[in-house]
Amino acid sequence: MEQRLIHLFLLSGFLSVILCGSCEYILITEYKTWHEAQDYCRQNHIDLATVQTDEEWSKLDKLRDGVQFYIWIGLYDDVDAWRWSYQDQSVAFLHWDFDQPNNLYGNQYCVYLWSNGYWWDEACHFKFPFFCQSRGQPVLVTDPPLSWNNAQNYCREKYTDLFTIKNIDVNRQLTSMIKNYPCAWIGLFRDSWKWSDNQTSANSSLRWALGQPDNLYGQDSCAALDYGGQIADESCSTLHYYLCQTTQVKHQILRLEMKAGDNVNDQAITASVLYKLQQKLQEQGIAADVKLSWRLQPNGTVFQKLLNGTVLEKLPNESTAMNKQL
Ligand SMILES: [Ca+2]
Ligand SMILES: [Ca+2]
Repeated sequence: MEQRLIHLFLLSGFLSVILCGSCEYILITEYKTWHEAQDYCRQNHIDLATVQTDEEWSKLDKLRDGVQFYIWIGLYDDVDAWRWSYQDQSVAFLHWDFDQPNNLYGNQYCVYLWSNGYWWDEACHFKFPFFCQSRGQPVLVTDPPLSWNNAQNYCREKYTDLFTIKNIDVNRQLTSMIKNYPCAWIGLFRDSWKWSDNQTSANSSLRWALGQPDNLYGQDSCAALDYGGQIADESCSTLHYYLCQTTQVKHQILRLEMKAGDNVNDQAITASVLYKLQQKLQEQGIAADVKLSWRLQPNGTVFQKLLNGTVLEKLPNESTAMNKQL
């Protein structure tokens, strides 16, 4: 039997395992403005709290239970997010009246053209005449007057969309068409409440406190939880406690023993072992939630020798068990 004598060592190394769980929240009991709180959360955690599901609201409710203060969350009113209804186009030309847009009472997300030729933001539920767009030309619909959303549906069904005003000449043309009416909706609207992580628009199921949002002081474009856990719009410069979004992380150190040659501390080999371990986890479908890394020994290596050993390596086609001496 052909045999070859090789040296193997019993080696010990430490593996750092980080398990990332679901999103959690942390209540910070110090007073900050909304933007200061956002900076803190982004530097030390993930962001201010984004809350969407019932489960997430329950987590938040437990955290704020018994806290008799307003608490910032990651919700804010994007005051400059004006868009045109047609093809969701961005805005290049604006023609606001004096002191507009002012988001009076905190619910003015739609825009009408006043008969003086200037624009006003207004609550979308008011019923006004409106301008549809038909092959680029304005069509004034006066009967029946509709809310902005119903006017949008009407224009999209019968024509192209609500009308987009791109320049002052077109604005003059539309103004001349409404001289017998006080005003008419145009296609401009605002994509208002959003979450701080910039990935999620706030949906209509937000649990606003009664009468909120009201933009009471004219600059209420940040959201806080009130004493009852309902949402209120507040001036962003007010000082409140705040809730950060964080991630539940479990960190474990595992000791790994293996038999290998004395070159196992070679960087390419330790990287290869780590890769194989991650592959194994991937096969079991959990790799996305686990981060592995080696923890270096005091001497800067990954593995330390526990015992020296010598093994008779079996060459191919031998069926006998490997002899080893440790
Ligand atoms: Ca207004
Ligand atoms: Ca308010």
